[in-house]
Amino acid sequence: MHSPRETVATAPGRVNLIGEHTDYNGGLCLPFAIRLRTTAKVTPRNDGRLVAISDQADPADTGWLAYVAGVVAELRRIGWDVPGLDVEVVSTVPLGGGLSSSAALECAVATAVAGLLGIPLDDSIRRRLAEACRRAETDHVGAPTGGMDQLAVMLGSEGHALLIDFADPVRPATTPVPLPVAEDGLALLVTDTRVRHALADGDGGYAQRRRECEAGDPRRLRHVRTENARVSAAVEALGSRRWDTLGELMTASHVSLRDDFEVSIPQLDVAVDAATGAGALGARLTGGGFGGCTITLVAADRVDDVREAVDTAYRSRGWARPVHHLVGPGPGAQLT
Ligand code: GAF
Repeated sequence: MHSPRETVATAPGRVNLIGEHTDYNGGLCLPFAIRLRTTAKVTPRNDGRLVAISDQADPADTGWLAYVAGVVAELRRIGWDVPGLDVEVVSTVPLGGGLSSSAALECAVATAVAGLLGIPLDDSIRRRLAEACRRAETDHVGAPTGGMDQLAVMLGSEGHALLIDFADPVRPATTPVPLPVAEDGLALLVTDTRVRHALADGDGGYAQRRRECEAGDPRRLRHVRTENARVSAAVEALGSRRWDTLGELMTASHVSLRDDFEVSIPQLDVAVDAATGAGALGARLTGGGFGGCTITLVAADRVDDVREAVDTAYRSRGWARPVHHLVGPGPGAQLT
């Protein structure tokens, strides 16, 4: 039985096709929302308290609660009259696996609260929610992320990637870009290395890379410059469905992230090399790096070859078997 004021929203995870570590450097990226989603049900409480439960959470690890509390605090900060809430979270986005389970959680809660308050989810509200969610992550969780993930999750649309230009970081420009992979007999395969990363670790590599970019480290900034050029070239390649070119750009992005930005790890490199060795058009790490996932562009009829090649390469090194997901561009956050 539904209580009259309970509101349910879902928000997707995301994969970044190309354009990594560019968002906090005023650059370009091209993520898309995927079909794995997080659902949040919010019901108002009379006592002002925030009570949250999740189907995925380890009871000993309460870290995820900061994302929920951070979103509510940020929405109150921008003047929304958010009451106490019961929040129930159910998710199919793997936690800490490089598919932005955190943005999916934040945006599902934010969208459900907007629905509860009767605020229409137009483009400008979606951007405000994305920014509130980014601030929740930066100021409440302590993960200094750049904003790509939340925009991809709030503004993603079926069949499209989202070109984001952070030249104006206060009002990033966004353009949907058709991504007709399945139509052209291709597939996008995400391979989860199962090596977990933690962006909120203050001494971790992500925050360190941000500091190096701010300090003007030439090699880090060379990655940013060449990556921006690759994103522009990727958008052009997509416009004329030159998939081979897109694949080459993806692999070049990985090489730059590995050698210039130094955010790869052997498990990511081996997944990329095995995938391209098995005939994929291109592959790269996706997300912040130091663990997480790769994204591979491959002909649909060669997906099994790629999966097998990666699994074999892992097995021969004694590594845990990776997890593969076929992904495609789906809709952004929405009320159900
Ligand atoms: C993580 C961050 F959350 C993003 O903002 C972005 O910087 C990405 O790493 C690297 O491109 O996903």
